[in-house]
Amino acid sequence: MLRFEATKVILRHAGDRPIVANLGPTTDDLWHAGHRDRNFYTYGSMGLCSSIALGMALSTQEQVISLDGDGSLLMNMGAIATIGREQPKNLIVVVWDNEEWGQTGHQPSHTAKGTDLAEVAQSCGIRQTSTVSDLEELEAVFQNALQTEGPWFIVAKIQEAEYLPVAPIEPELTLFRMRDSFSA
Ligand SMILES: Cc1ncc(C[n+]2csc(CCOP(=O)(O)OP(=O)(O)O)c2C)c(N)n1
Ligand SMILES: [Mg+2]
Repeated sequence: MLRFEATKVILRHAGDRPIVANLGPTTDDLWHAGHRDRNFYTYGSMGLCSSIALGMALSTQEQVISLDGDGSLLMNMGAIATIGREQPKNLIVVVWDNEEWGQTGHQPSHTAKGTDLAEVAQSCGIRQTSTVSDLEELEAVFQNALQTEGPWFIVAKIQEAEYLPVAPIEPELTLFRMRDSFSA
């Protein structure tokens, strides 16, 4: 499964819900798949995607979607523990697991050596977990996640593809657009 195609599946079902995207190719793919005011792109902020999404989820009744990366979550595994502790019913974390720190040179991550992030999530008290490896499975699990109480933690196994051009994001405008969308 390619992240760009998988991102389009998420957008097809996300409606107007806020989406927080991991830095690098995840942000670029989201931009190219469908830029919208409710995309929050986290350039540079490695490891903080799901923490930012957790903060949003705790501050709104809306469902919030985090598109995280294996390497980034591994760097801040405390984020998983905190989601398990807080139990936000409206948070859906999707981890694009390419088993590598892709953007910095494709170094194999721990998930290439046996670490199972869905099991980590389970052990942190996140009961709704799933691991998917094709678009059909992703679509089915994501639709289920939208209709049931979370927190949800979906590990989506993806293959690397050639990177799309870097998205022309201005962090200040991203923040402005996202905040403005909540006050409407
Ligand atoms: C604190 C910090 N350390 C290192 C980096 C450099 N860096 C940027 S992206 C990245 C890899 C992220 O891996 P992953 O989350 O798996 O995303 P992928 O590139 O595989 O899509 C690294 C190490 C950074 N931006 N911030
Ligand atoms: Mg990765």
